[in-house]
Amino acid sequence: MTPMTLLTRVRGDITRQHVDAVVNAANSSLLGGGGVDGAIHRVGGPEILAECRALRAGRLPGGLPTGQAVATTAGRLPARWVIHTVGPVYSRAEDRSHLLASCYRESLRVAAELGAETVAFPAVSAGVYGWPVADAARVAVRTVAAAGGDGPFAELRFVLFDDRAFAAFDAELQALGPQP
Ligand code: AR6
Repeated sequence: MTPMTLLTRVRGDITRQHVDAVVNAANSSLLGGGGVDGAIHRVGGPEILAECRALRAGRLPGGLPTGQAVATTAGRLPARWVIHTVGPVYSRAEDRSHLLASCYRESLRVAAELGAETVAFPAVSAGVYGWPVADAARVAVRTVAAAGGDGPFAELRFVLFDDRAFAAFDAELQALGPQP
């Protein structure tokens, strides 16, 4: 983390964030779904899906693997780019937290390549994919705090949809100590 990078959290809707890049909790098909993914395509409009289809027809014929990230236009969202990432489905039998951490690291890598200075993240995998939110918050905050220093970032913002998720991310961010 560079001394100037702010790590922040808000309770709200990711489609309303005025940032350079918004991260989407997508699935491997890149062709839409529910939750954050549904909201981003609904509010952002058909341009996003058109670029996703072009990626599938081009360099991602098999879809986007879990833990990877790829950018498209943000369409009508108040952002410049959507960075689609695919979280792992939660498993009690197998520790997949390295894949969840990879989502955040790869999203930050793509954001840095684009020159995005402000990035908004949802709680990847903490909805349909079933990840317990306290653990999802721990992986997310620790990974972003550790990897955020490699980019041009002014603000890295977690956007949490409900009180429980907000409380979990808030606790993890407080545990990091004072922010600049
Ligand atoms: N803004 C911010 N957070 C939201 C919003 C929103 N508009 N809507 C939901 N959340 P999920 P996943 C929260 O299910 O678990 C899709 O169908 C939600 O409360 O969106 O990674 C994809 O296509 C939860 O805390 O993502 C995949 O198939 C968090 O965002 C699958 O779901 C993530 O929930 C991905 O599942």
